[in-house]
This record gives sequence, structure tokens and C-alpha cells, in this order.
Amino acid sequence: MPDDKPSDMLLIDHQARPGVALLTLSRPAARNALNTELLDRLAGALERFEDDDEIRAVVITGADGIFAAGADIRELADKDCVGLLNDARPRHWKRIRGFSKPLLAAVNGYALGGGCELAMQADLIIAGRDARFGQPEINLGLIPGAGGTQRLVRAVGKSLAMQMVLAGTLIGAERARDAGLVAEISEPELTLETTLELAARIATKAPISVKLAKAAVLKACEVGLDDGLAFERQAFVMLGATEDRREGIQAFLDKRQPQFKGT
Ligand code: CO8
Repeated sequence: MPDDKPSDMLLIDHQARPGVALLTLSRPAARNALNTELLDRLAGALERFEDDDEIRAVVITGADGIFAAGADIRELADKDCVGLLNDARPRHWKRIRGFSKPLLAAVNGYALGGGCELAMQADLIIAGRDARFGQPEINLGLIPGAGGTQRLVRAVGKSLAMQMVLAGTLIGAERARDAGLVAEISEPELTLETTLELAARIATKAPISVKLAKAAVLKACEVGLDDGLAFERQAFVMLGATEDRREGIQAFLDKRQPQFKGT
């Protein structure tokens, strides 16, 4: 696993806002393409944030006006079937998926292939007006390999997902928002600021509630309604044991701001 030393390809700001860490993909010469080392570093950073109580939400963005142009095609070029079978990247994607705190994507420019899949692994996407989303793997004789066929259909519905996956059609920010892929659009120069502000707002909420709320909403994408409702009920009941629930309700009754401690 990579250490926490500064790396050219992943910039880490532990306190971009109170309680908010910022990760910036930075391989501008390759349009921030996600090579194995970058994915490993990203997964490693999230794993360290998982254990850091000071960090309550994370924003991921790309340097130089682009989110990410996908998997590193040069790396993929060398891999045959066995190479793909033994590929470390699915493991790193799984580590990223395991992050239990809120993960927000601030997307300007292209989010293609693995870049679109990374944005979709975030809990929500804020996009600049110039953002372009797509799964163009079909143009390389491939298909999406990091969840694109599954997450895109859940995000935008079958017909538009088919158009993007089968024809490699890119969609702009407005279409992405209208389809449900993107939560909010901003002017490109404000995308990161808008996302950090939202993350900072989330970071002020009760951490255990936030974690359980994220898990419950993700359940809705994964299981049937009965199982999802059962998970929500269990999580709701579990929160009865937290100090923060008592504090939240007392603060409301006292007409003051709550002081959440994550207990
Ligand atoms: N991988 C590696 N290098 C890249 C990538 C990439 N995905 N994208 C761009 N680059 C490189 C180019 O090769 C070029 O390098 P060089 O200067 O050395 O020739 C440099 O970045 C600049 O590229 P362009 O000149 O093309 O830049 P433009 O600004 O004109 O265009 C685009 C930007 C539109 C992003 C364009 O580069 C492009 O279309 N890129 C490819 C997009 C793509 O096909 N993405 C899908 C990749 S496959 C994938 O993501 C599969 C995921 C499956 C995961 C499986 C896990 C096991």
C-alpha cells in the first residue's frame, strides 16, 4: 500500500474545509487517467481518512479542468485475458467502494470511462457546466469494467445508459443533471468551491447518522424494497443509542445549534 507521502499524481489536502479532505487527481499530461498506482493511492488515502475522526467528508476532483479520462489506456494495452484476470485494479476499486464517509465528486471537463465510474462511486456529483460524462470503452473494443454498466443504468435509466455504453455517446452537464447523474450544476470556476461548501455542511452533521444515512441510501441501489426498508429501520433504531441523537433533539428544543461529537 502506498504511504502518505506527497505524490505528484494525487494531491491530498487534509483540511480543505473544517472536517473536509480534498483529493485531486493530477496527471494532466495523461488527462488524469487512472493508472494502477493512482487508483492504489486513492484507495489508500480513503482508507486512512476512514480512521481519522477529524475527517468527516471527502471531495475528489481533477486537476487542470478535467476530472479523469478513464483507465490508463497505455496500461490496458499490455494486458491479455490473464493479465486482466490478475489485474490489481478491481481490488482498488473495491477498497474505494468500502469508504463509509460521504464522498463527493467535483467534476469539470471530461469524466470518461473509469473517470465516469469513479464519479459514480462518489455519493453525489457536482458538475461544472463544461462537464462531459461518458463510457466510451466501446470505441476501444471494450466495455466498462469498473461498474459503469451497473451504476449508469441505476443513475440515468436503461435507455440513456444503453446509448452511452453502446454508442459511446457523451452527455453534457445539463443532460446529466436532468437524467439524475448529477445533483447540481455550477459555473466551472465555482464547481470545487460549491462542492467543498456542501461537504463542509455535511461535515457539521452527526457523523454516525451520516454514515448510516449513506449506507441506507446505497442499500436502495442494491437490494429490494423490503430489505432496504428493514435496513433503514434497523439503522434508525440503532441511532437511539447515540449521544448525538439526544444532543440533536435537545438542541432543537433549546433553540440552539447542536454540538455533535460522533458518539
Ligand atoms: N489513458 C492514457 N492516456 C490518455 C488517456 C487515457 N485514458 N486519455 C488521454 N490520454 C493522453 C493521450 O494519449 C495524450 O498523450 P500524448 O500527449 O502523450 O499523446 C494526452 O493524454 C492528451 O490527450 P488528447 O490529445 O487526446 O487530449 P484532448 O484534450 O484532445 O482530448 C480526451 C481529451 C477527450 C479525454 C481524449 O484524450 C480521450 O478521448 N481519451 C480517452 C478516453 C477514453 O477512451 N476513456 C476510456 C478508457 S478505458 C476505461 O476507462 C476502462 C475502465 C475499465 C476498468 C477496468 C479495470 C480492470
